[in-house]
Amino acid sequence: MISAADPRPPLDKERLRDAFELSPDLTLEIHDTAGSTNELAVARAREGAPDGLVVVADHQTAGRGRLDRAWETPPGTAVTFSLVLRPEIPPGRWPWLPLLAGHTVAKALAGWGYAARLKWPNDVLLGGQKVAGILAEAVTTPAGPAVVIGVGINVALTQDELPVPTATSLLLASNEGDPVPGRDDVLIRVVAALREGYDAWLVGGDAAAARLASSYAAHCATLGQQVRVELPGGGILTGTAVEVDDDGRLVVDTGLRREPVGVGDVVHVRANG
Ligand code: BT5
Repeated sequence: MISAADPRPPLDKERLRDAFELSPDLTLEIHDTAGSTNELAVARAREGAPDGLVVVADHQTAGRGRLDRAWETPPGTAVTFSLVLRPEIPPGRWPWLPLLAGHTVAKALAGWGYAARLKWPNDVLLGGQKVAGILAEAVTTPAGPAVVIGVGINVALTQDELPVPTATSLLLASNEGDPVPGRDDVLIRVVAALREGYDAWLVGGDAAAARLASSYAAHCATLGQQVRVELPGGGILTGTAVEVDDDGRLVVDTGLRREPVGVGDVVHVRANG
């Protein structure tokens, strides 16, 4: 928990190493400072890193978002890590991986009592504001296809430190005086949840896929919203978000037709957390 006496300690490497030692399916690589943990993890995957490598930065100086955007967090306030996975699944299931990651982060935060919701595809929201972002990157490597799941969680940022007005942090979303989980706790719990959630999804076949889809839909703040989708090609689609389909795409009802969107930036026209 965050302590008032020392609100921004460095990550406790000893504690993290001990915690990860109990998970033989996870390998920890921890840096005091790194540019982007995704960039490092992609490089490690290309060098042959095993499934389960977790690259952590105590402070990340050049964090990446989707579509070449930046992810910014002040030192001592955030969790930033990337997990290398080597999924042995049919290509048709891959598009659900980024959604699974967002769902799992939301579930882990719910474990501390936070009412986390998802903005399609995988922003994690508290009270309609973004507390965590995920960047999933597919990588071709000599050892076969890999995916890097990069997760950034705002833990202790104050209002003045938010990089954008749409952001929040666990601290800001907590009631005054309530305990706020510290960065070590968040890292340990979220990585464990990702490993477990991913493994269950991997071996659970169609039944697990269906359970994920229905839980994702139940916690997705985008569904039912009026949305404006900025498409990668420059087009704009407006309508009501009605469904997430079997391929993880957001289906938008434009009034004329139902259009599935696989990639794109969604703006909730009427904000709803
Ligand atoms: C994301 O992109 O949300 C993915 C962010 C992934 C970050 C993690 S940190 C560990 C790993 N290593 C990396 O280099 N990246 C991953 P996107 O949906 O494109 O959102 C980016 C946008 O969110 C920015 O353009 C800002 O508007 C906003 N933003 C930037 N920093 C933020 C923050 N700390 N909290 C909330 N919003 C932020």
